[in-house]
Amino acid sequence: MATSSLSTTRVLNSNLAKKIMSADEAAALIRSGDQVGMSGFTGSGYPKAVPIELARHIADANFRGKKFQVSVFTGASTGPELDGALAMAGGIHLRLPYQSDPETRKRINAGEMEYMDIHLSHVAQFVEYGFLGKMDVALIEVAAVLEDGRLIPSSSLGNNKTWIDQAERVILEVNSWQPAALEGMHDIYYGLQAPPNRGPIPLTHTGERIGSPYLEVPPDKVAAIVLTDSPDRNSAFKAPDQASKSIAGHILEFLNWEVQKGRMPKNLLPLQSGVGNIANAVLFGLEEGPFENLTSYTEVIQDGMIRLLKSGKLVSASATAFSLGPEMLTEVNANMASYRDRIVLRPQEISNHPEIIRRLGVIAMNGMIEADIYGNVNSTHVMGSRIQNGIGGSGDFARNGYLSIFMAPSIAQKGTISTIVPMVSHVDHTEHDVQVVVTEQGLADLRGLSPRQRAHLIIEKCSNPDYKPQLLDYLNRAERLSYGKHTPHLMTESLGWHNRYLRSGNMKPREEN
Ligand code: 0RQ
Repeated sequence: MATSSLSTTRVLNSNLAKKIMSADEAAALIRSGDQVGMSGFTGSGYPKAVPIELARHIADANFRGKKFQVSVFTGASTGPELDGALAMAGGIHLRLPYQSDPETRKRINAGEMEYMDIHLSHVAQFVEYGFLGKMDVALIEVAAVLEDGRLIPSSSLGNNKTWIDQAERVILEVNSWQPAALEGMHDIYYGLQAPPNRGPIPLTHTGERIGSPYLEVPPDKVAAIVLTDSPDRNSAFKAPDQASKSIAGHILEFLNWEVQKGRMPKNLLPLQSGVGNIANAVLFGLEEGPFENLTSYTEVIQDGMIRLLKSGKLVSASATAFSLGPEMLTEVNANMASYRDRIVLRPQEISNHPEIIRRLGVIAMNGMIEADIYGNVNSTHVMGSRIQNGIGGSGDFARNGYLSIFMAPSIAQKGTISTIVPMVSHVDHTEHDVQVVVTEQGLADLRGLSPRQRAHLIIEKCSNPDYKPQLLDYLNRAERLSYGKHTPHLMTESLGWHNRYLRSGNMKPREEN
């Protein structure tokens, strides 16, 4: 361990130390049209100095009437110094695979920025297979550069291994704000080959280590090193409200039932908990629940996970990033070494890998925007057209988990919209990938049910009393009038596009006319 010398300098390799330069100089190495793979997963481990300077170069170019845009690939969402600054400058041509920045969201929804919303487990392999073109630059935050040139990763891993491997040139931000005690927490698997040579990934339990704690970079690829001392930024989680607490309560009761039925061991199966306040509230609920010796195989370590680790309820957690509110972050950073044997951070191609999620039997719990009465789920689009964040890892976990649970309050936007609808306005998770839908009203266990049975159960258990009569009325009429009776729908009512299609005369409903 090189930890002691890291207190004086974070770049221990003397040859690489010669490449230290200012953020402004490093940003000048990025050209218009470049595809840039950046580190960052939630507000953790993203580069904090070069993107701001890049945004300034872009704004200068625009001022001189020259178009300057880059494509930005990351692990997932990042912080204001990256997404916020570059979006504000109009500097992003294409963004992928996930964002949650207000300015970026605004530009995407105004049609000013291209956005590709893809499963997080797909990103690295899509780049490696050449589906997304060539990577020009990798811009990666690390905690330190060791004497032999290997890198101690930062508070997130995301796609950093792939960006470094694939990019033509590498810019490193070495952030001395990141605790040196992160050394040893990561597990970077270098054995994943492309088909037809891909073998099984030898990971059989959540805390297992199968790779190296360090990232490797060929020294001649490193074009610049920038020294920073800047904090990660994640917003604080809201304290769980009554709806979140009720949702958590229904899930705990359900998990208890599964244990009683012998469908799950007493310490459950590895937990995956999605983004947002409700997911965090479920973790808080588990703290008070009866389950011991829990494990977690997920994407991000949130406040609730740390509380479970501290209380001893959770024995090991695997993820690709920390995503902690400010208070919890201060505490974890001060005691990072004490978590090193219980937390493993992996590249997102491993944290979200379908093979492992299926093998471990992960319990996937994710938030949603809306679900329809048949169990299709929309996680990404408000009114079917306005992107909120992106699918993130929810599809990786929902499709491949042992159980896939989706949750939301039964109403949104101050009660003006029901989150249970006849037909979702956008589909991220199909009825085939959703086993349980939960709102504060109740939990619908959809396993073993036909579409019509599911529809009655979801309305009965999950819909808000203000919308229940309308939903029942829709279902009753659909059951009488629908073209087919397997998944009854009144197409003219449910979606405008189908309405137009119907009027074009291409499809004639039988009983509806
Ligand atoms: O609007 O921002 O204007 O207030 O959508 O909704 O209630 O804050 O929900 O924080 O739980 O996030 C699906 C977005 C839920 C999240 C989603 C409006 C609502 C509000 C946000 P405002 P809330 P949450 C990876 C897991 C996809 C990615 C994923 C998400 C805003 O869970 O991004 O699952 N998921 N990753 O008012 C109109 C509706 C609405 C609506 C909500 N039906 N109609 N507006 N809103 N429902 C796996 C990991 O391991 C991390």
